[in-house]
Amino acid sequence: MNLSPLQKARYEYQPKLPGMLRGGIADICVKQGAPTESVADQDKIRELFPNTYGKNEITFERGTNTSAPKKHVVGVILSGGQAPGGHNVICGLYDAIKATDKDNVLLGFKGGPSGLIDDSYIEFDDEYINAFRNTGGFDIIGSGRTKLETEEQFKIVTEVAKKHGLTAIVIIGGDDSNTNAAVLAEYMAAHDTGVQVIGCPKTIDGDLKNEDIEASFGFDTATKTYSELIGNIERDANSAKKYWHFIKVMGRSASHVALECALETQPNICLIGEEVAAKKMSLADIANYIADAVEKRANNGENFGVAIIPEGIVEFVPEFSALIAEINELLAGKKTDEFNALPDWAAKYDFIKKGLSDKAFAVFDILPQFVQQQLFLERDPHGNVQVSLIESEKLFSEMVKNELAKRKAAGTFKGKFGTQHHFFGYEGRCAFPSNFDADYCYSLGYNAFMLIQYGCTGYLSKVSNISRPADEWVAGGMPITKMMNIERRNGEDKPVIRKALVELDGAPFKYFEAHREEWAVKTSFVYPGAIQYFGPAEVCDLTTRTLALEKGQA
Ligand code: FBP
Repeated sequence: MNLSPLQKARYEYQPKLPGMLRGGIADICVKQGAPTESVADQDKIRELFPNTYGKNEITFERGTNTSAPKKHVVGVILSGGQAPGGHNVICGLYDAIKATDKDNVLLGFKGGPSGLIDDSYIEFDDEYINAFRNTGGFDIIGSGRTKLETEEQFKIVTEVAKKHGLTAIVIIGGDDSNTNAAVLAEYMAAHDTGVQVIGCPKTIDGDLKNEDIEASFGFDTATKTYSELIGNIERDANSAKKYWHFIKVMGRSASHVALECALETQPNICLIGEEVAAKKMSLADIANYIADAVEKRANNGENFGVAIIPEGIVEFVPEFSALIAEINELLAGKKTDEFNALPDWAAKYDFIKKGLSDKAFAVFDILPQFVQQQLFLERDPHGNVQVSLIESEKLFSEMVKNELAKRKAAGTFKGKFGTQHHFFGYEGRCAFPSNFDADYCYSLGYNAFMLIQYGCTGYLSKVSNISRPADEWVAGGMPITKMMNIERRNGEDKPVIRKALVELDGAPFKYFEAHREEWAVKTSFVYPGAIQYFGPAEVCDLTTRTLALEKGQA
């Protein structure tokens, strides 16, 4: 393998564990906390998880290890989108397993959850693991989006587990994957398989967090990477003084990534989907809001700026989500084939006009043609519009351009409006993990094995107090059922981990809200620069602004 100098140097980095896990495995004892209840719908969740509901919160402390000695064969999977630090979760898990007993085994099932179904795996050894320490990516075993949720899949997993003598399975994933981890844990317990299931909280989107999980891993590195790029663009904008840059950032529905990048870089505009929904803003409201900032800056002679657009924004615009719902109906079943067979866009446009309500068509009709067409691209497996394929950064810049043209005609806008567009997502998901993510992930993996050793199942590996230096971090575990409630999914009531959206009364949004008017008009850009791996802790070990504000430390 060809190695960059940074990769070689990162191999030497020793991730920091929470103080209480530093003394060696023989010196980690368990402290049982209080029994838990789910965040809502307690009766229903208890009924669905009779074997794993209500277990105690766990923390670890320095003290004699009292776990029963046992040979462990652990299987691990990576599930869903890449997030920086995934390799270190596996490295931490491996090191804890081998430090306990060198005959213990860690198997990595390949390509995500489907690896467990297809029994596609590798057995890790030192040489293999060492090539992935402190690196980004999920290529150590690959990832995938197959969902482990049906009884039939669980039966196959049980057979695979039996074949290898698995004592535990570790699932590294987001809210859906960890919901499925809880269901698998319950199945394994109900069928007396002796296989424990532990989850680890992953996603760059930052939407797997709650009163127990302070942050999902990968959010820190991904947002720092996007913020570096946004800062570079801000500096370019401030140098050339001729473009407004519209930057879409990943993050699926929730706007945590956009908000964190805005806190880091202080752009002129950052849309927050949750606020758009709360204020029931229309597309025109949003375009006007941006156009006002463009006009005010132009009045100050500044015909440039930066606007951050969260990936999921359009779903939060009520009139747009109503339009999408009608389009989904319009193309249900065989009607997609009928639509696709139409000879040209004019015929398709006519079909759409006849099929939509007047209200929905009025919204459709104000969209630029490229967005109208994107709404009719290939559907997702459930037959829905793929909202992430809509180039919302171009949609809003086009709408702002039209609005400014009107203002120009009315004589109120006298500036210029040149645009550039960007989409940052994949650029950050496999970056070398920041020191924070390298430490946090290694700790999550190491800690996952401590939970296994102490016989826990249906738990999420929990490392808290993470806005403080690592020696003050607190390691333990929380029953996944504690984070669950019942939600309607695909027409059915399902027990799921509640997804965390941006809280409009939370400290990160409040800080942004208090400053954004000034940032909109006055150039207040901040240039964070690249993630630093070597150097003073105040430069290299910074957590996110979101976490610092949530913890009252900013
Ligand atoms: P997870 O929810 O699985 O962590 O994935 C997050 C994410 O990166 C989103 O931000 C993005 O919308 C999506 O994955 C993209 O998915 P894909 O990699 O399948 O294109």
